[in-house]
Order: sequence, then structure tokens, then C-alpha cells
Amino acid sequence: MLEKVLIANRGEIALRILRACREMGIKTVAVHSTADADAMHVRLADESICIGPPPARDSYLNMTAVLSAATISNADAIHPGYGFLSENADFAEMVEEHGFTFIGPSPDHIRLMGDKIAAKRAMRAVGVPTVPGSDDPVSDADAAAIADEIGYPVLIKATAGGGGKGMKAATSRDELKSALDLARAEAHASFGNSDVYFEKFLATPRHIEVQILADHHGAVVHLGERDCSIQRRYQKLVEEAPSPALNENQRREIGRVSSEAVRALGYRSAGTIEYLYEDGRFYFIEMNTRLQVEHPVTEMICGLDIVREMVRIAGGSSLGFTQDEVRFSGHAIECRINAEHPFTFKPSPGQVETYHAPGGLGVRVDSAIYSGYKIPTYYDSMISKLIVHGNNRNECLMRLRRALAEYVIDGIETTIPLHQRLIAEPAFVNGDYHIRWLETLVQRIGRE
Ligand code: MV4
Repeated sequence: MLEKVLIANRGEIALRILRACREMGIKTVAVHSTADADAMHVRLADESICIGPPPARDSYLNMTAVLSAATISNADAIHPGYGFLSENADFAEMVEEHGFTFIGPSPDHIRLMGDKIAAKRAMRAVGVPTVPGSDDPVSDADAAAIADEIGYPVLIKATAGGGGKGMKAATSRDELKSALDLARAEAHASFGNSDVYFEKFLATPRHIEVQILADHHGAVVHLGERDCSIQRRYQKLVEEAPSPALNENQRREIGRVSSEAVRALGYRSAGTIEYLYEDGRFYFIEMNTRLQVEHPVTEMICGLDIVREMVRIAGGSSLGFTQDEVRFSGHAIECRINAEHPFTFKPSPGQVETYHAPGGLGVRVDSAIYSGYKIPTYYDSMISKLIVHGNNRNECLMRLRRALAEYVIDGIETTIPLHQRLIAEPAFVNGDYHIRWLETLVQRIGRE
């Protein structure tokens, strides 16, 4: 069993991992930049080590600094959280070469899923439906013929992509050349690789993802799906589980297909299979080989601790339960609260004056802020996740409305008023939304 875990992250996810470790009797080591000397994860950890100056590339992304901290503190394992080094296959490899356990999947699986065409091919080979498309890098010479075959509108995606960078739609042959040039330029600038592939463009799909856990001994379970369609510029704002769009048959099918694929690929640890869902059909787009921001909605409906399972799996333990023993109960919604103006999204760093988090039955707050905390400008603007559980979606919404009203964060602007507005919208109340819906709501608010 692991005795000491170094947490290579900051903010709420560092606390989340620290709490899981503490419950398991595992010692924790926090790392931090000089900007985070007063951060909550540093205060709560058993030990802490400063790994560099404020910019992430000089601290949280500095692999040598993180590995040195693990050596100095005599940690057994490293949990990367999300973001930063969490999906860096070279880092996972270095961690293991230095004799530490990487709390996550194998470097090979991280690498495979980082290459979007390779991931898509691998998934299709194990029976997962994918969006119709080229499945190979497209050359300038073949572009028009391939687009004609797929049929417009066509979406051009970067092979090395993810998160929407280097993605461009073309609605006709006239637009293809300029969209292709733009996509290649953006892909080159973002990833140093201008390879792109084509897919049929789905106009208003939902974004539905399936949470998986797999151990070193061949056991795989899925923990159901999350609907993450409420997003703006590829940043999710609200996630819920289960998806209001799926019926029980579709739910069983997407879960079964996802677990079988993960079993066939020999994947281990926690992972998420992302799909687009439109007109009753789902299509694989990407697999995330990390713990995700929105994992709590899944925990709330199945009563499991995903971080604890990741740590147990990394330590070599078997999953202690089977698919039949996973029991789903009720509904959960997460609101990501950012230090931003609620309607213009302008960042609002600064000092938190009064802080009072909501509580009571079915309310969970994952946050690392406190009264008097000064939010650094260097990192992500997400300062809290409010997660609410109810016996059904309606009860969950009533409780969420109550919890948002109770939440006090003074001294900075936050996105709480946007969440209050959003959950009052009839389309949201009815579960009738897709990946473009929030953008239209924001435009509507802008005109008011
Ligand atoms: C798509 C798509 C429509 N059609 N692929 C965005 C980032 C990357 N993860 C995949 N993405 C999309 N791929 C086809 N063939 C629309 C998106 C997309 C999206 C997907 C999931 C969540 C939010 C999104 C927002 C805009 C576009």
C-alpha cells in the first residue's frame, strides 16, 4: 500500500486528493509556487515544498522540480490531479523511471489518447461508434475529395488537438481551402503539428461522457454518464448526472460499450470517454486519461470516492466491487464558480473578503478559498465547485437554487449570478439544451 503521496497540483483538486489520502491514512506532500505560499492545500498537507516562481511553466509544470520534491520528501507516488502534468505521457514515464508510482493510467495509454486520430481508430477497433470522417491526416491535395465524400458541413480537427484548438468548420467547398489553412496554422501554433483530419460536423449535439474505473487485474466498471453540454468556449460551466437526454436503454448501451472498450484496451485507473450525442445516437470524440473537474456529480449519484479508487488501483489493489454492485441514486448537478464577471466573463482576481459556503442536506462545496484569501492572477479562474444532490432532478434543482442563494463570496465578482439566471431558464429546467445553448443565452443576456 502507498504511504505517502505527493500532490502535483493546487486549488480545490489538491484539497480533494489530500482529503482522500487522509481518510486512507496516507501522508500527503503539497507542492506550491511562491504565489501559493498561503494557499489552503499548503496549509492542510502534512508537508509542503516550494517548487518555483508563480508562472506555471516554472513551477507546477516543471517536471524536474516536481520529481525533486518527490525525492526530497520520500514520497511513494504522485497524483497529478487535472490540467498541468496530468496528461503528459513523458511526465508519467519519468515518474515511474524515478521509482515512484504514477496515480493514473500507463504512459502508453496517455500517449495513445493524446493522438486524436490514433485514439479514434483504437476506439473504433474495439466497437465504439465514432463520427464519420477521414480517420487519417488529410493532405491539401486530397482535401476536397475527402470533404465531398463525408458531405458538408465538415469539421477540420487537429490531430494533436483537444479542447477545440485548431478546429474549423467548412459549410461548402468554397470555404474549405481557407478553413483548412486556418486550422493548420492554429494547430501548428498550439501543438507544433499542423496535421488535421476531417469529420462530419454535428450542429447541435450534446456532450455526454462516461466515467470508467479499471484496475490492474482486468476488472472494469463504468459509473454512468455525465451531461456536460452547458459550456462556453470549451469551458464547462455546469455538469449533471445522469443526462436528462438518455433513456434507460441508451444509458445501459453507452455504459456497456465504454467499459468493453476500456477492457479491450487494457486501460487502468480512472478515465472518461467523451461522446457527442445527437438524434438518439452517440459518437466517440475523445478519451480523457485523468481525473476530471466534474467527477463529483458521479460520486454523488453512486456513493463512491473516485480519488480513493484511483489511489487504491495505483497501489495494486483490486476494485472492491462489480458493475452489478454499482448502485445509482438520484440526481446531481455541479456549478463551476469562477472569479469572473458573471455576464462578460472578465477575470476578477483580488482578495476575498467575506466567504460563507452553503451547506445542509445534499450540498457539497469543493473549494480551496477562504475569507481573506487573495486569488493569484497566474492560474485558472475557477474558485469553487458547488455540487448538489437530490432524489430526482427537480429536487436537485430546488436545492441548487437554495444553495446558490446562500453562497456569499464578497470582494470579487463571481459567476454565481449567471448560474442563478441559467437554472431559471425553462430550457435548462426541462433538460432541453445542447453544446451551443449557453452561447445563445449569454447573447440574449447581453442584449437585455
Ligand atoms: C465536434 C463537434 C461537432 N461535430 N465534432 C470540441 C472540442 C473537442 N473535444 C471536440 N469538439 C467538438 N467536436 C464533430 N464532428 C463539436 C465539438 C464541440 C464541442 C464538443 C464537446 C463539448 C463542447 C463543444 C463545443 C463546441 C464544439
